[in-house]
This record gives sequence, C-alpha cells and structure tokens, in this order.
Amino acid sequence: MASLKVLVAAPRGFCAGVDRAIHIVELALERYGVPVYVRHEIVHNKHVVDSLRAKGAIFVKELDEVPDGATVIFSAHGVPKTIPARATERGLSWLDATCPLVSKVHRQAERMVQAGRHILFVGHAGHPEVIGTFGQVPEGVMTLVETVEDAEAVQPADPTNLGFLTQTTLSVDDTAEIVAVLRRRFPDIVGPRGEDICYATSNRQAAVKAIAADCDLMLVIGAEYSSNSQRLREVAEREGARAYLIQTAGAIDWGWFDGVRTVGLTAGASAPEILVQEVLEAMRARFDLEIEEVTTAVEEVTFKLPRELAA
Ligand code: 0CM
Ligand code: SF4
Repeated sequence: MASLKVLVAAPRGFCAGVDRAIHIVELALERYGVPVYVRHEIVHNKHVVDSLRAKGAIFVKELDEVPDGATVIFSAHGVPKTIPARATERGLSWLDATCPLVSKVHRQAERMVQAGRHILFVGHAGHPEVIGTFGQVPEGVMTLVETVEDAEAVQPADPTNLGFLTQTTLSVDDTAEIVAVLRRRFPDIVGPRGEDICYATSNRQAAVKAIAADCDLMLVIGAEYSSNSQRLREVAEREGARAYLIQTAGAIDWGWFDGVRTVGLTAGASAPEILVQEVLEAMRARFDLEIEEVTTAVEEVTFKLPRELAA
C-alpha cells in the first residue's frame, strides 16, 4: 500500500452558530412535536438537513409554504425583517436560529442608518445572509460592494457620511483589500470596531493557511453554496495546493491522489465531523496513512438559545 501523509486542520467543522441552529431545530421538534418547518436550509449542509428531515423537520424555501398554525424556524443565515413580521401576521409561531454574530451585523446596520449614514456592504450578491442584512434597513440606504473593482467604482451621494459592514463568511484577505480601498477613497467612513467576519470563518482560514503550502492536495468538506467552505478552498488554492470542495467521501475522485504525498483536510463551519472521519476512513482503505492534526486556535465560543427554548 502506498503511504500518504494527512494534515488535518483544526479548528474545522461546526462553529457555535451552526451548533446552536441545529440544536434549536432539535429542541423545537422535541418541544412542539413533528412536524416543525424550517425556512431555507438551517445551515448549508445536506447531511445536516437530511438528518433533521429524518427527525421530522420540513424544509421550505418560502414562508408561504408553511401551513397555518405551524411552527417555523428561520435559518442561521438570517432573514429580512419582513419574514418574521409576516409570520406574526399569519399567527405562526416562529423561532429565529439566526447566528448571534449575524444578528450583531443587523443591529449595526440599523444603528448606522439611524445615524443617517449610507452603508457600503461587502458581501456576495444573492447569498441569504446578504438578503437578510439588506432586509434590516429601508431600500436604497445600502449598496453592495463585492470586489475591489466595485470599491473603486462606487459613487455614494455623500462620501463624507458613510459606514461599511461585511458578510460574516468572507475571505479575510479579500475583505481587507476591499476595506482598504474604501478607507482610502472615503477617509471618513465608519466601520465595525473589530471584524464582521466571524471568529469561525477567520480561524478556519488561518488553519488552512498553516497547512496548505505543505500539501499537494487539499480537500475541503462543505457544500458548493456554503460561502465559508468555498473561501477555505480558495485560501488553499492561493497557498499553492490543488483544492477541491466535496460534500462527502463519495465525491472524491481518487485520480486526484496520483503523485500526492501530502493531503490536507478541513471542513466548513456547516459540515459535521462525521464526514471528516468518513473521508479519513476512505483514505485508510487505499493508503497507509500518517495523520497529523495541526491546531492553530482553540475555540471556546458558545451561544445562548433563544428565550423560548432556554428554559
Ligand atoms: O454563510 P455560509 O454560506 O458559509 O453558511 P453555512 O451554513 O455553510 O455556514 C454557517 C453559517 C452561517 C451564517
Ligand atoms: Fe455564526 Fe460564523 Fe458560524 Fe456563520 S460561520 S453561523 S456567522 S459563527
């Protein structure tokens, strides 16, 4: 059997916001009985969604699909204000699984608008978190900036009265470049004191950076549409590793391993550890493995449950 070194990144996988969101669905199922409706994938992972579906959760795209009298949960990515308002109007009981770090950005957006500022929001068009954050403020007071080019081109009406905010799951490096352009062009712009990019996103990117240069190949477990997982793949690629995003071990093309001596492994914030272990098992069936876990940070973040479920 050929030998293969595996560098496993730590931290990887579930963050506190994902843990909390899944727990909310599980507790709601216990507390209110089946079915419980969930608007949008609770987190961007098929394995998580399938296991909650098996326990009695019904996933829908839009609130209209939730029948009268049902309980509905909003996903970790956050929702526009109109969604809970509409749910209340319909008499639905609803629970909000929005990650507290996303909610924090929502409150910052409101405060900036109250202070009369126009907001430049750094994020990816169409992502549910971006839709949710735009939905916290009146139309027209927030402009999306996706790239350095956008940051160079944007022409706000009053360049002296601006704020910026960002999506939580962006590339740390790309965002720093974009924010640097905004600060150069608009020296009076006000931003968050720390980072809107969350601790889990930045820790997972740093962990990939620490190993990717030593890897011929990097596997990132996560969904195509998971922003934080995609960013991990990009970080690995920029460090010079060939990198693939896979949902499960079944998605591995073993041809990728030709000539590979060291492979890196990580998982996005929405990917459960069991999928990491399955990938390691699949490799063990084909190679003589030497596994090393490389830890760049230890995470101790936890979030409280919503009031309705805390007792
Ligand atoms: O925002 P992203 O697409 O990375 O979502 P995810 O469900 O993959 O990860 C957790 C979160 C949030 C908010
Ligand atoms: Fe919250 Fe960050 Fe996890 Fe998203 S990735 S759920 S913002 S901790």
